[in-house]
Amino acid sequence: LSLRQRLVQALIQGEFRLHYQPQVELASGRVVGAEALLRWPQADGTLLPPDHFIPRAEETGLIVPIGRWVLREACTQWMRWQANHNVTLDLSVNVSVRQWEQPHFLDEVREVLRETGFPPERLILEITESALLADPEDALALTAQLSDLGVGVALDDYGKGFSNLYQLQRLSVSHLKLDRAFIQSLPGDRRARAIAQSAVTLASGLDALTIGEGIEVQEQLDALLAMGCPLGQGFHLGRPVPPEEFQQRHLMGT
Ligand code: G
Ligand code: G
Ligand code: MN
Ligand code: NA
Repeated sequence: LSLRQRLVQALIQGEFRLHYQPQVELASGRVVGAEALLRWPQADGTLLPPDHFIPRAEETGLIVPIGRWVLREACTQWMRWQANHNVTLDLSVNVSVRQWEQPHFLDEVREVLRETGFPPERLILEITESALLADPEDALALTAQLSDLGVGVALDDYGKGFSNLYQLQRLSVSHLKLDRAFIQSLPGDRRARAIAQSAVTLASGLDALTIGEGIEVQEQLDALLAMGCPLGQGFHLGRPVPPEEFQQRHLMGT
């Protein structure tokens, strides 16, 4: 079977899984959110990471039904956590440009929120910087409509896409996710520090929150904290894990 055919089969047979990575308030260490990350278990027991199949899913358009499943599944999982732990986490879900440029994308988001009972103000859709800037007028309309719904928008991989600051000025964005390329060089690299600091300052001026991505060691966390970066994500704070493990590690005792 071709990869496309295997993706269709995986979708029909319910093979996809979501893992969840904690997002942490750096000052307190509190888990305040979770990012849903797609995984595809293989017959040999391995997990295929998204960069091995999302590009093909995007080319074939299969990312549209896959993404629909991701959103519904993540919202459903969050509602279970909410019922069991009375949590008020934010839920971040990645969205490809192929998905949000569909005419019915916003209707589908509304539909999932309605069907699952998920509170819109807890949902954050992550859109890569390059995707948002590829079609600025559409992005403008879409982010405004999401914002009207109460849904947040995170600019993913910020700093990697040659940000068009003029577009950023016009977009409704609730979070900037500072790409891990910058975090990795902290705290030693003066130039990375300058860029990280400028992202934090910029976000705060736009009433958005910066999330430092890919924090792997305490020194990187300390550097971000000193810059006033409110939120972080990375292996040092917690790896992406299956929902049961997320619950055990991050929700027990809350
Ligand atoms: O989970 P991992 O860090 O390996 O993810 C690699 C890339 O795949 C990231 O850029 C992430 O944004 C993307 N990705 C993960 N899950 C999804 C998803 O559900 N939908 C889309 N469109 N991208 C995803
Ligand atoms: O592009 P996006 O932010 O959606 O990508 C999330 C990806 O980053 C996931 O594939 C996740 O596994 C990965 N990731 C999360 N934390 C870390 C980290 O601390 N180090 C590295 N190298 N990757 C990370
Ligand atoms: Mn992301
Ligand atoms: Na990212």
